[in-house]
Amino acid sequence: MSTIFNRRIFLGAASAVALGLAATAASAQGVKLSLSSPASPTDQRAIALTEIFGPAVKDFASFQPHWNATLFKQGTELEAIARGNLEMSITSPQELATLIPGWSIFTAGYLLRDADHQKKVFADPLMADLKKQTEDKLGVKLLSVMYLGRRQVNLRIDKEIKTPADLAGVKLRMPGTEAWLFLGTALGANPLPLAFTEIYTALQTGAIDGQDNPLPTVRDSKFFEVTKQIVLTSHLVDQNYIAFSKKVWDRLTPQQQAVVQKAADDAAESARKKQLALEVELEGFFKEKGLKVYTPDVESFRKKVQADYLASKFAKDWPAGMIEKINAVK
Ligand code: KDO
Repeated sequence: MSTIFNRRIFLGAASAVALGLAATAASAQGVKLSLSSPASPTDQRAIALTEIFGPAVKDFASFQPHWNATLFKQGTELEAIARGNLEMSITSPQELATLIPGWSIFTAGYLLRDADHQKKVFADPLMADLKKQTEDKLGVKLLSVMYLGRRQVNLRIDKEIKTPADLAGVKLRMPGTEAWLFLGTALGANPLPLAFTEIYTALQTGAIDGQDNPLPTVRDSKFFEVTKQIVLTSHLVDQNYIAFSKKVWDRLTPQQQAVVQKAADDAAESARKKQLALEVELEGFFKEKGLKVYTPDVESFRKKVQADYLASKFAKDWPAGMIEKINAVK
């Protein structure tokens, strides 16, 4: 599992996205913090934010989470924050990359090694520029990194998958951004864009052959009920970030900011530990439910995915030396 990206990369021109920041945040007294996410309420990130983040900020803010994408559709949350219509979301590098191309480096498969590497990379000075661009261009402050888990290929078809060639023609649902779809292609599949909340029905009806998500998500959203196998490709150590309106942040006192930051870090840490434990436990759970769970030739997936990303148009937006810096974080 140690092969890493290693190649000279090119600095591309970061295309600036100008979004109107007509935010109308409440004053720091009685701040409303609405969060929108497609995550289910049983997702460990949702549980941690509800049980840890909300209570921790309650003296000066009212945390109002909306799960299952009931407030904003998946992928529209960042713009909602930028426009002042939403205060928080759990965003992803894939969503950020649609607005700030440099983020696409974190959409590459087989880059981050594990949850610990992911956490250390987020805290490393190498992230300073991307974080600053996100604040300046989108008005979004990224508070903490949340570990979603290692993404695995979860199929409703029986065919055994050993290498990317075995996924040829397989209709694999991916979230609807360019970077996600590229990952599906790099895995060897035929990617189809679909919102998270539509996956279950699409699997049930056969509109798609499969989807990819970490094991805890396959359990929380009950995809195991409508699929036959899980191929442990571990192609992406998936990360989400707790996104917070910069306008609202700037209106908080330094003490309140410290409370919000600690609340986010504590929630992320708690969810990370639980996701990691679930990833270990759940293999047995799915087998009991009658699914095949097996490891393919991961090296063949790693080789193809890394090569495809390095040759991709995305790589042109990665700052020179960034891959090496990420690899060097221990
Ligand atoms: C998904 O749509 O497959 C995905 O796992 C992508 C993640 O970045 C994240 O948006 C996640 O959905 C949602 O939080 C739901 O778990």
